[in-house]
Amino acid sequence: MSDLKLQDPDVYAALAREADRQNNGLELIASENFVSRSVMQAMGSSLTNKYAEGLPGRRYYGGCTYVDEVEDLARSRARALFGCEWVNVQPHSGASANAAVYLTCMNPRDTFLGLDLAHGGHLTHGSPVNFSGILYQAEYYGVEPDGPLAGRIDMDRVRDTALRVRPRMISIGASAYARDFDYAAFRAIADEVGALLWMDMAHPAGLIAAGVLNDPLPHAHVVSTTTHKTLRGPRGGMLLIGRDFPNPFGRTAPKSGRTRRMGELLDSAVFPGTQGGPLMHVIAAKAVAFKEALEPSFKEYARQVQRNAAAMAEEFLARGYHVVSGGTDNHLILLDLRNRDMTGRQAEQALQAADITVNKNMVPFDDKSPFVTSGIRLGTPAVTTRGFDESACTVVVGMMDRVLQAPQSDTVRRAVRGEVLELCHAHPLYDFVTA
Ligand code: DSN
Repeated sequence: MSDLKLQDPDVYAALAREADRQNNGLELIASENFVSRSVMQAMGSSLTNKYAEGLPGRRYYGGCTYVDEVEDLARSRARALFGCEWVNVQPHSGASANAAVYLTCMNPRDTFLGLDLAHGGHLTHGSPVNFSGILYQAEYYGVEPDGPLAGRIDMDRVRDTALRVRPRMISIGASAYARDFDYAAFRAIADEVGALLWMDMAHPAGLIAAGVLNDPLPHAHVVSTTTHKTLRGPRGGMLLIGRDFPNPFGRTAPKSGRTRRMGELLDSAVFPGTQGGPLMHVIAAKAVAFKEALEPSFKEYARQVQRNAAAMAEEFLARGYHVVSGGTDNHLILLDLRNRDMTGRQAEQALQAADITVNKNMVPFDDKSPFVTSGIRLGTPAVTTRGFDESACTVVVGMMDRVLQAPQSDTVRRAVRGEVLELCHAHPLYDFVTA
């Protein structure tokens, strides 16, 4: 029996129920995954007690010898994983990493160009309710409504928009875009208009690390990510630069007058710019996850994530569903339910009642609100971690189809819940509540 169970049975009971939900339900939220026990152990370690403002070897607190070791391990492993020269592993989240990018690259009210949230973009890429849309002038590119590039980004149109709005920065990256990006084409546009290029690879980071998707690092000036989605680490963020370079804004070091490198500016933008003390227990867990991701088995995992998503997309298409962009290159699938007489919210709720977790999602050119939506987003990172292959994923689509065809039927929900449980028992996850 753990101490937590004795000392705080109420919190323990809630944790046990959540562990049970994760063990015995199907997790298809594209941004979620299941970390290893080692990652959890690092998260639950004594490093949670330690303040370590600054960087390894240059801290504002004593007692940092061992957390320095840990952060250096995280940094060197991240550099090896992504083949990059500079990295900062301190951002608490993807949004925090992105805040540091804006603070470094933009002045308030400067214009940047990003993927429209309604077309699969992210809140921190210029949504009017987020700091990125409040402090800066956001302009958007989107996906095509129809034609051969329906549901995909047309790079000619991105170029036209960039020439028109003349952004200081162009962002790439999405939370609901199932296709890979042409980074070289983005960079050519950025160079043509004199913009910086920033890639937020939060969703596909694990697939990029494994080499199964295009690599943004040779093309983007700066790359941000989360560490917990396809990368399968703890909840957190990170910043990377492929080859560090002198900052293009002419910012110099106070005493020497030396032009500061871009990495130095980003380090300062993380701390003290936007954060205080880094979360050293999370950084330890990042180091553990990066070691796991450097193993050959992670490459195979990433390939399977991609194969599973492709198999699910094909099966949905065969069953008459509208898959936005006609398929997927990565780990996610966006279903447009407008031909099924059902909203995203209704689909999410019906599937939840059958122990299948997805999230409702806006689809391109949606006429419904973000609380209702016309679509759902699915992803395969979590089910692949627990060992599902293409045939299991195809079976899951059949189960989802039955629920979506009879969303009010208790009989169908009950039957599918039983099948979900069987699949979960065949692919066990955690045999503990606290690591
Ligand atoms: N909330 C994340 C997602 O679900 O995609 C992005 O930050």
